[in-house]
Amino acid sequence: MNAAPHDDAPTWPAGFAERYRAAGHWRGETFTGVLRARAAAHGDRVAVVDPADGRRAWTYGELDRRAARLAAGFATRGIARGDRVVVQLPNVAEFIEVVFALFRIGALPVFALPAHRETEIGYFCSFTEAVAYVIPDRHAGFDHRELATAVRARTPGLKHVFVVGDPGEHTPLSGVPCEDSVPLAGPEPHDLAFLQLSGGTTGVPKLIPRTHDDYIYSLRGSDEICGVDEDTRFLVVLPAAHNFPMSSPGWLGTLYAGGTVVLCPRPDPATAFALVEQERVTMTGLVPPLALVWTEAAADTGHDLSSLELVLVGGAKYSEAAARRLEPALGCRLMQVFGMAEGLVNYTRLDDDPETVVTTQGRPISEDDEIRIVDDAGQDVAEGEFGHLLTRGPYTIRGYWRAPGHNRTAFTEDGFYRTGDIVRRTSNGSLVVEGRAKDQINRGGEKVAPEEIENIILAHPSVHDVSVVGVADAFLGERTLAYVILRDGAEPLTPVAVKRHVRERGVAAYKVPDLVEFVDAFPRTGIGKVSKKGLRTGPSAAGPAATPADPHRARTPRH
Ligand code: AMP
Ligand code: DBH
Repeated sequence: MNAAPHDDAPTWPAGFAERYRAAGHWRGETFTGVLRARAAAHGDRVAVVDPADGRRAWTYGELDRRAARLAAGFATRGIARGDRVVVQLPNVAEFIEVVFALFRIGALPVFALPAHRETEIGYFCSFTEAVAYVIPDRHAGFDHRELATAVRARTPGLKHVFVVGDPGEHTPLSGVPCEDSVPLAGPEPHDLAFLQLSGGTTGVPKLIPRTHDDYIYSLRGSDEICGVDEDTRFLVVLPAAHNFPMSSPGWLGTLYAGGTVVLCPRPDPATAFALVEQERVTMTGLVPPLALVWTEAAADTGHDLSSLELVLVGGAKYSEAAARRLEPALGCRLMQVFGMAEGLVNYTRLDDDPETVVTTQGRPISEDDEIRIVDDAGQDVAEGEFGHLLTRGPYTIRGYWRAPGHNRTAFTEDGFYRTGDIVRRTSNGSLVVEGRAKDQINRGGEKVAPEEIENIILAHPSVHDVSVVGVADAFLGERTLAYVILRDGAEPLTPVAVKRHVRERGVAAYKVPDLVEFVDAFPRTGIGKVSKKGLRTGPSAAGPAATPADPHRARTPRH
């Protein structure tokens, strides 16, 4: 067994933990207990529908039995409490089965996205010292078994690769379950449940340690705000591993309430609208670019969308103009959500006036979510002014996993998380996201850390220096532009060659720069650092991104 989970990240000081328990936020539940209780209360109700391969519908009883048998099989293979398991599955029923099996053991799923490739997966496996990696055979034209083979070759600690589908040289997941004869100790409510990924602002993604107590509280709060109950039929359109479709209120919130989760294999309207009709879907969550596509496609769809009651939109700024069009087009209610895998989630409310719903990003789940809006010096701004959003509360982490150096700057001394978002509060208490101070590009909800891509481009022998920035894009909100300075006398490069170089390093496709421009020098600030603000406003005609970010990030050019 590995070190006690709480040695790996700061947790809430005792006084706060006591307060959150006394307030009834942390109720001492675990995911295993929740699923078992739902199975006991209504074992015959459908928990999960996977429309692929002839439609599978698992009841709560079946999901609980499957998770128990799979947990027993994992345990037999030596997977133990506290172990990390990288889970990279698309929206298939096995995703939910695997996660509940790991919860039962107290092993921690590490939620990789289907788009991640060798660089990211290799890092997750080595950094978390993962003992297992769970994959589909192929997904979206990509063979994950080959990726697993490559990662395994350089990660000796990775003992198992489990495959949903044709296993190739690895272990078929379908062969793992067995009778659960050995009782598992399982996790405590205050133990870590999993490691979620941060969009990141640094060269490598940070891991977010969430406990059963804190995450279940955010689910209960989300369910209440969104009106999720046993009649809810939630369509998981975004990748199920992402925090938004997982918990806001998402598939875990739906299971917590005893509703039905419908897994959508692809987010396009043709696929999703057919499922809305067939499965009488009542609720879903979308990122802004997808909400735009759905809004437009709804005008001439032949599918009956009348079961839809609520669509949540978040992950990136949703334009007011687009927000105004959603309700009439889809014939359902809109709720904006501004959240983060680190914790804090804000929702507009079902009883908000329509203007608040289209012009704000809502307010926190909990009365115990503490919000500060501060200036650059850390002083609270006047009410209504904009500033940096800091937050602390019953489901916001106090530190990333195994990142003590980063934690010293990402959190204040008294435990507030520096979100990196620039917000203001309206007179009725709602937050409006005005921009971002962190060095991150938000590509329609997909977060890109420029430093991560800069490091890859810098490794190219012809490149002297590079700066990756976000530029405004009508559809995505922002897209990525890499400014490249070539080495004197180096072979000339084309934009295509730079993109190919990034792709060949094995990173998620959404991180490959959308645009590449070759320049002789970057604009500099007065103190000689690269000015990202300067880069955003020129020399390209692309125009500034919708963020006031100017992080003045110092980086010494490589010679
Ligand atoms: P992550 O920390 O990777 O989970 O990403 C969370 C970040 O996404 C937030 O800190 C915001 O920058 C951004 N974000 C999420 N929802 C919204 C929204 N509704 N409007 C604007 N930005 C958002
Ligand atoms: O962007 C996010 O990370 C996000 C957006 C909406 C999130 O984590 C959430 C809701 O829970």
